[in-house]
Amino acid sequence: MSTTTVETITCYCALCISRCGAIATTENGRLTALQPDPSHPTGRALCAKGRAAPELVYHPDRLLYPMKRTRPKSDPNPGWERISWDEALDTTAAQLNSIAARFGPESVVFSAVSPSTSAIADSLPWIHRLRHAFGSPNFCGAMELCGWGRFAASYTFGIPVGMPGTAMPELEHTGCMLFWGYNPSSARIAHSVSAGAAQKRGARLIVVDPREAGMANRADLWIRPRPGSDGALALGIAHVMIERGWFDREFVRHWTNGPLLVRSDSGRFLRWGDLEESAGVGNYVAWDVRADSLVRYDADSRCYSREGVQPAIDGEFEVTTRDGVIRCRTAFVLVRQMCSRYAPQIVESITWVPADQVEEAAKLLWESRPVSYFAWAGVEQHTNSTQISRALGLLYTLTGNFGDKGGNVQFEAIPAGNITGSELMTAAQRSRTLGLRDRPLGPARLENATTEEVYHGVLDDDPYPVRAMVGFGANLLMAHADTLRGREALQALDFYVHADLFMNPTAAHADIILPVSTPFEREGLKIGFEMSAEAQSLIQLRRRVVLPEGESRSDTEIVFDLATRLGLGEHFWDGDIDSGYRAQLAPTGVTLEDLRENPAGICLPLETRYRTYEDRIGTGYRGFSTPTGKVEIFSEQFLDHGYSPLPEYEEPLISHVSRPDLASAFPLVLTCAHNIHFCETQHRGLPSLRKLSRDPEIELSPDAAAERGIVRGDWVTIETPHGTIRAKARLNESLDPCVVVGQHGWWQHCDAIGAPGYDPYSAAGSNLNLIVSNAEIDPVSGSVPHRSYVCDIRLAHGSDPC
Ligand SMILES: Nc1nc2c(c(=O)[nH]1)N[C@H]1C(S)=C(S)[C@@H](COP(=O)(O)OP(=O)(O)OC[C@H]3O[C@@H](n4cnc5c(=O)[nH]c(N)nc54)[C@H](O)[C@@H]3O)O[C@H]1N2
Ligand SMILES: Nc1nc2c(c(=O)[nH]1)N[C@H]1C(S)=C(S)[C@@H](COP(=O)(O)OP(=O)(O)OC[C@H]3O[C@@H](n4cnc5c(=O)[nH]c(N)nc54)[C@H](O)[C@@H]3O)O[C@H]1N2
Ligand code: SF4
Ligand SMILES: [Mo]
Repeated sequence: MSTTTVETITCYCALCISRCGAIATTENGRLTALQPDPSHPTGRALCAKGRAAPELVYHPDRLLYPMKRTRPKSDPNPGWERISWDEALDTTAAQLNSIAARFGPESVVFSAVSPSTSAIADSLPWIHRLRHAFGSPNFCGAMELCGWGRFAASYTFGIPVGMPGTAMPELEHTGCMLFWGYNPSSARIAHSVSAGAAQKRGARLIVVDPREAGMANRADLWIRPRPGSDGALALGIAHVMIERGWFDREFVRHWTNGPLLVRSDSGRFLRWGDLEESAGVGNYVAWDVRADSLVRYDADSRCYSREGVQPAIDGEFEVTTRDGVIRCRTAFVLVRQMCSRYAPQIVESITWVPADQVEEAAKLLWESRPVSYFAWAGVEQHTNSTQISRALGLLYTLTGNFGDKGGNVQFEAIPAGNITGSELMTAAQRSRTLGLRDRPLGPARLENATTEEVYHGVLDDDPYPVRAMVGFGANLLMAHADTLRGREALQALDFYVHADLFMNPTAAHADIILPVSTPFEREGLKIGFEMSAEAQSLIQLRRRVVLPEGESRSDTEIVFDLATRLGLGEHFWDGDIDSGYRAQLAPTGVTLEDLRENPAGICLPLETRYRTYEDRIGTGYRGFSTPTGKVEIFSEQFLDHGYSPLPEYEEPLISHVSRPDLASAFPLVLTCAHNIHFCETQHRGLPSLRKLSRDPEIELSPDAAAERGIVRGDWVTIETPHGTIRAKARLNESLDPCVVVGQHGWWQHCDAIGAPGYDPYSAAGSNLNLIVSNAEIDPVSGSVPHRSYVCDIRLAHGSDPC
């Protein structure tokens, strides 16, 4: 009689940003279950995706061997042929080196799946190290759709990866959570658990979402804006706060650039040098109420030129400059005047949010401080995402809670070695990032190229030829707009290598395919779990739970091996991953052996420091890492690049207001949301998940459906100015009758339950991004209007598409 060996292994689920602490069960070396690990700071619950881990690991469609294409890219049959790892990696290295020699290393774009929807975080720093060592400034990773909305707020607060990514809501002490276009119940289970606990403790919750999604039905206030009008709503709430005096006047006075004087002639800050010949450029001017005179402000030290200054935040002054008498106003006056254009009634007409809710939101925010906020995909995929992000930054500034206990705080981090290798690439090479020329303040600043910039480089050789791509996951054709143009670009590449768990429509255009192991088949080092001080204090080396299926390898192994074959081994410890981990761990004081012995991780308790901007540094203050050293509610940097210095509301570029010519043919506003059962374009092949969400759906209000003769479950056609697709109608009473919510990512079949796949390229399929175009984008970031487009819906003819 055979015996079964059962083992339980402490780990965490790495499948999405939540990184939930978990316990894996194996039977005779096979993964059979994943359960929550409540002793882990993120382990109170697992979602259905995490529980489906065994289905992922043993899925029959997993890529198990390296393969090469034997037929042309235009051929529907790629003729995949199994090859050895040596052949796959040697061919890849030879191709990449030869293309770099001919066109420069910038002609090779590196792409990767987002760490929020995958376990690529295990390897992402190493992928960047490889890219840097190779010399490519081009990383294509959906930053313009996911991440930018938070990064843009770094122009306001001067923190590294923006707000609220770096400065997280401190949920255990917060008085009010503001979730704006963010649904943690679906997107980040561990965060929703903490938010629920905060609510039980008495914290208030405001949700801003066109749908009553996730925690919205438990919120103190659920606000339902027209998709993409969020900027106007934020400014409207800010207006009420300013008018009623419901804002932290002293924070604005001392820690924002609101008191600095702005010249009415140039719209730029008045400089002390405008008054006196010998003053440096970092010197700004404010009005000191106490001394009734102008006072010099030095941005480097964040100090005024004398002690005891009380800068005016409101006021208009006639200033005698070297150019004559110039009228100047404080930056705060300009902000106040801008906000005054968004009185609640006006906001109602723009956003469809009742005026009294604008007032209510302002009151609730003011009365239940400390406020913390999180904004995500709901405000990231618009042509005005940058300005929405800055408007939210302004609104949050008014609460004065940045860095406060219970506000958004920068949790301390365990000091670790930076292994991304940014020092391996020159500044001159960095300046060649695609997109930097056209959008210098956008993702290109962070070496991120948008898909459209990549496609343009491939198809038009502009600003230079893009000839190759190295893909670590990333389903560009399904995740980004203009699928057909994307396909044309991928077909035109000289060389494309793609590493993935599964074949996907993007990978299908590769020359070489590399099979990747699931996170359960490989180790992963995580230093800090972001969400809270407790979570940040944990270092965990996730154990390999089961042996890899087939010949699949981790992305990290692929990076180290490829680096060596590219001749870059000296930057990769000659291919020894453990040595790489040791370098990363060195500053932590924890060794690799310690971590291997303690699979639950090692806690190095960190204490949260509040209001660190008040720290003294020399004779000055830490302040904020912005050009003025203060929170920037007015950005001269934006002005200098031809953008508005204020977070003005911009109407979405494709809407009934900006494009009235489209209104009668496309009367509905089209937005979308992620599916709770799948990550992005993945997981439709897992039977337990697909059963929960069998068909691509479009949510519409019962009124909109009735008007069109549609009932629940009907197949409908979604038509935009860019094309049509099909989806199944789901009625949602919480929606405005003019708003519909689609889902992207449908292509995969699930044979186990007989659920079909969908053609990514045609009207018979259900690829939402096929019907959105890259033509109208955010001028700062290149963000695409996946979440504010126009469409119409009608009953589809014929039976189920497949
Ligand atoms: N289950 C699951 N979890 C995931 C993912 C997944 O695909 N599935 N993806 C991961 C990734 S990559 C990301 S980026 C995160 C995203 O996490 P979230 O940002 O929470 O993702 P969504 O649920 O798509 O969007 C949040 C809400 O925005 C709303 N929304 C749509 N348009 C607008 C708008 O114009 N304004 C406002 N205010 N709200 C709007 C939607 O109705 C939705 O409820 O989730 C991560 N986690
Ligand atoms: N219309 C619309 N479009 C959207 C969105 C939306 O809400 N609406 N969301 C946007 C957002 S927020 C994002 S982040 C992007 C996401 O787009 P992508 O970053 O492309 O993410 P996914 O579609 O989740 O996964 C892409 C591929 O990565 C593979 N993969 C998963 N894990 C790993 C791993 O560990 N290693 C490797 N090598 N591969 C792996 C998967 O198998 C899959 O084939 O899409 C964006 N596109
Ligand atoms: S939310 Fe689900 S998929 Fe994401 S880490 Fe947790 S269990 Fe895994
Ligand atoms: Mo994302």
